[in-house]
Amino acid sequence: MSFFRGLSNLSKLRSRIGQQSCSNTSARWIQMQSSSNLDLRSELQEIIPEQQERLKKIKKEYGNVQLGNINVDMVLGGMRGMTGLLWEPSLLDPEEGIRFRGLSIPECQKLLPASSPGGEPLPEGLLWLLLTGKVPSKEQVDSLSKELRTRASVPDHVYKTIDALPVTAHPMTQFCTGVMALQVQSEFQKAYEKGIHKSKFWEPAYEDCLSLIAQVPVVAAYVYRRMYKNGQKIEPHDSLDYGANFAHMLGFDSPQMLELMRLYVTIHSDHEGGNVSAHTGHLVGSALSDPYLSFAAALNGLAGPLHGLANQEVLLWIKSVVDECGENISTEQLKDYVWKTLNSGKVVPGFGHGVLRKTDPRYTCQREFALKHLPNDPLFQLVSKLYEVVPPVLTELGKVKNPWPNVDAHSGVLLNYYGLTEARYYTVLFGVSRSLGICSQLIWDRALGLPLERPKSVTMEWLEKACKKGA
Ligand code: NMX
Ligand code: MLT
Repeated sequence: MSFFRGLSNLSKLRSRIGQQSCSNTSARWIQMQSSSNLDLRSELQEIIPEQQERLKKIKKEYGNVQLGNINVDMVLGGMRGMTGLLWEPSLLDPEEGIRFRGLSIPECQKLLPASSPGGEPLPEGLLWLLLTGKVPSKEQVDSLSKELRTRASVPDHVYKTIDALPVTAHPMTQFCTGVMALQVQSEFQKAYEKGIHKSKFWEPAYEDCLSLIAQVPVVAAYVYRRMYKNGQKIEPHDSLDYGANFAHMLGFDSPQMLELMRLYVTIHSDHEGGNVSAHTGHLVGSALSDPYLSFAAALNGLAGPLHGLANQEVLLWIKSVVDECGENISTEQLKDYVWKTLNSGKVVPGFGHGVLRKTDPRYTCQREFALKHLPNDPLFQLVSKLYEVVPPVLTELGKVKNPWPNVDAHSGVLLNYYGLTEARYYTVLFGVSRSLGICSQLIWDRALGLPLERPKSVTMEWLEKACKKGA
């Protein structure tokens, strides 16, 4: 019976993306079959044993296969290009950008269930995909939405802990403090203290991750209302989906803002495993620190200006351009402003990337959203002008490997347009979204029994000796 349902889902999926390139392999089609399980945990329970076997086989049969050479530049250059991590939910191609379990952003927009036909993907659907590798049905997504709502209640001490901080503390500091305060409810920590067998680690990790994903929007919205809306908290809605509920708790209820938030959370959810926040979450989790501790650590990485905080920096920088030169700035003036930024030893926020070598597809899909909903917004037009001006200037600098815009170059102007104007808050939105990807991998880390992460470090003296010997 479920086999036939699988086949019929498969043919529906095929017809839904019938226009797309036929580079899809049969493996991709298999990956996209959904099952009839309405419960995500039961779905995972079914998949885990076969994935454990798969990993065992890779280790046994290919353990000695070389994946590349490590050179001195890599050791001194932030480990760029070193393949060193297993990360299941997504994979980043330098030219194409991110694929979530094999699906590009436009494919996710077509295939994942939306709140209304043709709408933006529901982040719960993406979470299902990240965790299981399967495109969920609308019923599965609705069931997951409901489960997240039932897990969303935040203990009172969390608010009190945040309230102990000055209201002027950076929103990421307040958010991260709230996540640390949530940690006292960790099922993983309790189970470990009681002596749980390692084959069962993934079960309390799953409970923690689902609760964490459910609760971070509530904590994040509390921080926003505390800082910018006189502490007037808005309770979660009892029937809205994840993205819409988050926008609602922040105080935004227009249908377009709800759609933007669904898209925002979806595209910011994951970016393979090597970025600072994902890698940090995975590293800390590898010590069997529970998912709250691991995710809080990840957030501290996201709070850096070369990573997630860049979304704040972009809007502040764009506003400084407008303050100094006005909204109708000429191309020449804009070019001068970019050079002024560079000559004062700063980076142009929102441009460049550690892996991507083309325009970030997360930028492109936000641009499409803007073209559809706010084509005449002056700040959107300025962002479009920057797309013409910045890449040639960065290329002229001669050292920038990727002069194209990344995800952060666009997000701020969309939020600003709908009234979420407080740029210092933007990285918190990124953080809420990132819980989906990091938690998905944390569950798989425990299910696959991945080991403590511990790379080798060396001193300059060691390097000099090794290089002389090599030469
Ligand atoms: N503006 C000015 N200089 C830049 C930029 C930029 N946007 N991007 C790279 N460079 C410089 C970089 O600082 C380095 O200079 P130096 O050798 O003097 O240290 C040189 O170009 C080579 O860097 P790359 O190898 O191209 O980039 P890398 O992989 O080291 O860094 C970023 C990647 C993303 C940190 C870098 O492009 C950057 O600082 N961009 C601006 C900040 C930003 O938008 N971050 C958000 C990234 C996305 N996210 O959300 O995390
Ligand atoms: C991310 O989304 O994590 C950023 O684009 C940074 C990265 O991938 O290195």
